[in-house]
Amino acid sequence: MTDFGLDINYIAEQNKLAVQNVKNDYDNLGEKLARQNIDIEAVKAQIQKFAVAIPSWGVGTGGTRFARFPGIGEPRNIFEKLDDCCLIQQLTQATPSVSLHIPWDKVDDPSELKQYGNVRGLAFDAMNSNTFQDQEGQKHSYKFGSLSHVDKATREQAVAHNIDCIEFGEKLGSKALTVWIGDGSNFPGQVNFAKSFDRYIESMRKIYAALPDDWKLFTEHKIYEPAFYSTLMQDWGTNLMTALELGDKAHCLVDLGHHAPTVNIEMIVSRLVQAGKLGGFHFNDSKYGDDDLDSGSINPYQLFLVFNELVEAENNIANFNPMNMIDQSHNVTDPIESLMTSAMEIQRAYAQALLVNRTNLEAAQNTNDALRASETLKQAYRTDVEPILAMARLDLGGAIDPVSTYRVSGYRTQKAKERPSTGGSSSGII
Ligand SMILES: [Mn+2]
Repeated sequence: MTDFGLDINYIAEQNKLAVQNVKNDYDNLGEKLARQNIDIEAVKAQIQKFAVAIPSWGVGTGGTRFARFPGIGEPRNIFEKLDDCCLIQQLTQATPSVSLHIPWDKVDDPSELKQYGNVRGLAFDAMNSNTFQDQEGQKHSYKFGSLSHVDKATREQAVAHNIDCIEFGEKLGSKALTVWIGDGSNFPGQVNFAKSFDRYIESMRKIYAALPDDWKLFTEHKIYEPAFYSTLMQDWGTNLMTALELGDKAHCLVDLGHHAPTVNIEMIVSRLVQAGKLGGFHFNDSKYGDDDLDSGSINPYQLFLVFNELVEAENNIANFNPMNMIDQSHNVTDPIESLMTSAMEIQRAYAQALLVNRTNLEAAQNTNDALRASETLKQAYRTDVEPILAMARLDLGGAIDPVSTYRVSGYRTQKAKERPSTGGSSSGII
């Protein structure tokens, strides 16, 4: 083990055991895809370009409203979180950036943090503000809302916090701010829908005005929770209204868990792309609500269908480049293992979507051949793209099997010694 991450010779040593099998599988798949006029090398190159950010809070064990059961060797501060993110990137070669949450990750010297991340091969993705809980010493409470609060001084405090996040992010090289608020109501009549939305937009305009020229502003909708009757930013319609109202730098963020269970998320993605307002994703999976389960663990076909829309957009729109992040809560797994597996599941959905024969799909659509259209998607989805993902990692110096390589390394046991529990936790979920 080095000062950070794993020794590259150790990763190479672990890869040796499987490298011939991966090469054989890759060649076989390459032949099969060539029969469909697909160049496996081109698919691999696309996968190697694809990146998904790790949320700093994701490397700690999550929790529910009921309890949190901490794991061993959990990171206790942002520096230790970056160490874990570095390891994830080393092994998967798919996660070159980290998304910070303020104030959980606030430090006195941002240049030290930037340096610490950059040395570990990590850049800083979108900044996340937090006005859904009160911070120590804060003058006005967010119990009844933040950016839409009836009290002007509370709104101003929330605006100032978001501007602080931008200023902190600028020093780290971040290029975006994500705003998610818990504002809403628990009782019918508690808030005036229209007036609270007006107040929110007024606050957001002030935040927008503080954005540097090359920054983007993402707003994230969520159907419910913590408010259980109405949520201000409850759906993609409100999100789109906000982005259109604010201006060119404002875009909508889609968190896969923030919709009702039957909602067609891939169609929302298409609509936002068409409006030129898709900003990016918070990837996770869900069975019931905002479960924040691992990406692809419940409904991998939905994830594929989302990527099918993204590949369609990539083919038709110049510089289409949404920002991707994982947003999960790992309650019963080692967060490092969950994050690595999730990053690979997201890549898998992308690789499968790249295999869709779009000429056949369009022909089926234009002749109302529903079955052939569906089968065209299914054919791509059924393809085992693992050899492409493994080879993509291998080429870049990552691990053929990140989870096994991590387990054998003893990283977690080592961290358990170096990081005795402090009893507290700053992990959370949004
Ligand atoms: Mn989210």
